[in-house]
Amino acid sequence: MALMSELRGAIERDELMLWCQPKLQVKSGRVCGAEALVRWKHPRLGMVSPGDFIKHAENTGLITPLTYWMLDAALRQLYAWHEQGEWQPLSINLSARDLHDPKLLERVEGALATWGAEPGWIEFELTESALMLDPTAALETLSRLKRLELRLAIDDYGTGYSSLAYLRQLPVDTLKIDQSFVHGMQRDQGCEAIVHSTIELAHSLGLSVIAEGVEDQATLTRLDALACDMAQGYCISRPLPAEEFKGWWMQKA
Ligand code: G
Ligand code: G
Ligand code: MN
Ligand code: NA
Repeated sequence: MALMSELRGAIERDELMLWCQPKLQVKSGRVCGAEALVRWKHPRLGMVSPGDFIKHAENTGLITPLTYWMLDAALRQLYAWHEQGEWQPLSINLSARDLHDPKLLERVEGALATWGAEPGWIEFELTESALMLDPTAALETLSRLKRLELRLAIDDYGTGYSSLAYLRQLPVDTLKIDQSFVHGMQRDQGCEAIVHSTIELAHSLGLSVIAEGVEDQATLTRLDALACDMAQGYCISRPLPAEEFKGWWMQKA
């Protein structure tokens, strides 16, 4: 696809943008951060979604500079918010390939130092299936990231077949329940049972839990009853440009 040959240049020309999808604490309704999502502001095509280029970036290795771009963009934004007096933590997605990047740790450490990052500014999300491609290497990389005192979350949880024995060893803070189960909760008892048991599992392991893809108030109310800690989804907010996210959380407070 021709678009894909332009992606490398897009990173160099600074056509990527940082968008943020807010996360709420379910019980209090307070904002507790956002997921950092890349958007490509294409000069002819307008806003291109990561769904249309992340796979390609992973397959070609362009994900590595893209991850570095995101790390820098998120920390630059946090630095600016911090200067302005208020900030919210941002969660950055890492791909399976990033787990094998020998420079990742050095890059992360360097970026944290460059921007004078405070503890809690950054979290990393890794999908359960990315971890399971090479569980041993994943455990090693996560342990090294954890030594930098970063928060870690398992994304798309429930779709990647990790065992409890493996999960227990991982130095993660949060399980993020896959949206497929959250969408199904209202009409499918099986989905609700999976969400419920994942919340109990997370809590019994001392982890917090976030539901993603929350699209209606009824689901949010049910998640509250099930003691789900955090939620993210269209009924809270769609992803927003980073500047709009600040306006959104200030107005909410
Ligand atoms: O923003 P959108 O809803 O279109 O996201 C589509 C997918 O792209 C999601 O699965 C999301 O995790 C992924 N994604 C968004 N930004 C990044 C990024 O910076 N790095 C990686 N690896 N994935 C991302
Ligand atoms: O990293 P991850 O794959 O979880 O990225 C989240 C993806 O889900 C993004 O593409 C985001 O735009 C999308 N998304 C976020 N909230 C909702 C929602 O409530 N419903 C649906 N269908 N998609 C959502
Ligand atoms: Mn994610
Ligand atoms: Na996800």
